[in-house]
This record gives sequence, C-alpha cells and structure tokens, in this order.
Amino acid sequence: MIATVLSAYGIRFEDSHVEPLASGLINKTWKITLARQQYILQRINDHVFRRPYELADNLKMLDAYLKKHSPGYLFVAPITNANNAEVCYIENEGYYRLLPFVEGSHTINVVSSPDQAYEAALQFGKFTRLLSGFDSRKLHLTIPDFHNLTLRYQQFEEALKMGNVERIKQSAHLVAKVKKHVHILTSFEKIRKSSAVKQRVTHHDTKISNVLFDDHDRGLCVIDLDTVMPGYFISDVGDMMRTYLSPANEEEKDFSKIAVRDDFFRAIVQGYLSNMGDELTPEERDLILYAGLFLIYMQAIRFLADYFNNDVYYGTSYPEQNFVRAGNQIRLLNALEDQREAFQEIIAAELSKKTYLNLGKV
Ligand code: GN1
Ligand code: MG
Repeated sequence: MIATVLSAYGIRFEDSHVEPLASGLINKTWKITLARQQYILQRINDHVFRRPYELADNLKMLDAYLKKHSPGYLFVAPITNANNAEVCYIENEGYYRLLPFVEGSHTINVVSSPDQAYEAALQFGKFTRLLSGFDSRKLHLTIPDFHNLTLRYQQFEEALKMGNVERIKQSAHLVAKVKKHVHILTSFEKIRKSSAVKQRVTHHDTKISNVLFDDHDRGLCVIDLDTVMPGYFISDVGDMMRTYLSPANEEEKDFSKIAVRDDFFRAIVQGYLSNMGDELTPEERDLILYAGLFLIYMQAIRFLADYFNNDVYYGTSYPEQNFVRAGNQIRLLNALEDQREAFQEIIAAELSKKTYLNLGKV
C-alpha cells in the first residue's frame, strides 16, 4: 500500500526506509527516509475527517495568508503529488498525504520541563496571533461542533440512554461526577452568547507532540493542523493544561500519580500570553483557568460516552481503556479545581506584570 502512495509522489518504495510513528489516536503516521530526504506520510482517518479534501483546502488558505503576512513563519504544508493534489486517494484503502520532514526538528511525547511547556504555549499563541487578521469563518469545519461542549454533553446523555448497560452500571460514580460539574456546561453556554469571547483561528489539539522543537529545545512551529477551525482560545489553552500539567497522562491507571504542577501552569500562562496577551479581551483573560476545567471536563465526557458506545471512536488496546481514561480525566479535573485559588493568583500576577496589558487597546 505504502508503495502505491509513494509512487504517486515519484518516490520508489525500494529506495525508502519506512518507519511507523506512534502518535495520535486518529491518523496513522510514518516517517519515510530516502538517501537525501525525509518525509512524513499520513493516512487520514476519513471516519473522523469526512471530507479530506477540505483539510487540504484549509491548509492552502492558511499557508497563502502566512506567506504573505508572516513570510518567516515555518508552516508545514502537504506536498502535491503527480496529479497536483495534496491528498492521494487510493481505492478501498483511503486517503493519504505526504509532508516534508523539517530537518533538525524533533517532537516530544511527554512534557518534562516548564521550559518545554512555555515554548509550546508560545507557539500555539503565536499561531493564533499571526492568523488574527485571517477571517476564521473562511475555514471549513473539518469536524463540525468539535469542541461544542453543549453537543458533547447531549451525546453523553444519549449514550447514557442507549449505550452498553453493563458499562453504564459500572460507571455510576463517574456519571454522578459528570453531572455534579454541569456548571462547566452552564458557563460554556454563556461564553457562546458573549461577543467578548472571540472566534479565532484555533488549533484544537495542543498536545506537546504537535509542536516541532529545534536542537536547542526551542519551539519552531505547530503541526497536525487538521482540527484548525474557528474556535475559542479556551480550547487551546485548556488542552495544554489537560496534557502538560500532570506528570501522568490520560492513560495512567494509577490515579494517585495524577497531579497538577504549578510551575507548568505558570509556564503555559506565560508562554501563551507572550503572544496572545494583547489579543485577549478582558472577558477572555477571566477565562484562563476556566479553559482547563472546560477542556478536561469535555474530554472526560467524550471518553465516557465512547465507553458506553462500545469504543466506536477512540482506539483502544484493552476493554476498559475508555473507562480508565474517563476516570483519569475526572481525577485531573478535581486536582485542578483544588488548585483554583493558587492558580488564579498565578494568572493575576502574570497579567499584571506584562506590558501587553494595554487596556486602552482592547
Ligand atoms: C484525539 O488523535 P489525537 O490523539 O491527536 C482527539 C482529541 C483528543 C485526543 C485524546 C480528532 O486526538 O480531541 O483530545 O484524541 N482528536 C480528535 O487523546 O477527535
Ligand atoms: Mg491530532
């Protein structure tokens, strides 16, 4: 299969070393090494991304805008194949694309220092800031309602009614916790009605492996742009909190290892504000801590609903995996809530010490 895809790009499979890269739960990725060049090959999951050509279209629009307004910015765009297309469709197989591998770059899978969290937050903030003049409504909605908590909650309630009865019974304690936190949904509904919380070009998947780092561990750019859509900044800041704050990730079964680290929290806030401080409205600045609660809550709901639906969405390698992930995320939510006051102080300190706090401008 890979041979057929590569040939569409004029690459001989016999000349390539193909190495699978373990990364996300959704797309499949390989690194292709030739004598002089390296590429990233991806198979697009078209159950999740229903219209793969729209992914390519979004990237083209963003690339053109950035080339014009921020020519120095490193934007990793898909390579066109022999048919001059960015997507390669192979009958009965699916959709593939090829990307250049950025020489001298590397990715990391686990955030091990606040510096890395800072660099990543800076890069995600920079991406949104550089695109602040781009009309985000032009982007195709590659996954409509992706971070719409209202809809996610409805899907959860639906799963609770229609899903696997045994699994629902087993999860009663988690369901109770989800319901107890419904105020997070209420706040989201207010946000949706507020014009002071803006729709921006939002990445929607800000885990650390979606940042390219250079040899000195400085951030270069962000990658994995399939979920770039109009959205709220809480999605990006929230997913950084969800994935950088705890030393244990969403797969951890021993929940006593889940904790939130204040130095990593500060680093996320500092890094993001370094680029977005001037962009955020006062109402948005008030939502920085909420971002974490929102995203963690939504992820808990998504994992739990998928568990009730017999794991139709997230890849699993053992039967209770989505149950573990949901419980893990609820625990993380509680850990963040426990630090609420201390973290609000960190946010206030960061907001007050920066020169970007130019209230005349917002
Ligand atoms: C999925 O495939 P990956 O790991 O980049 C999901 C995210 C979740 C994440 C949880 C398109 O992302 O929203 O946060 O799993 N992406 C999609 O691990 O659903
Ligand atoms: Mg992803």
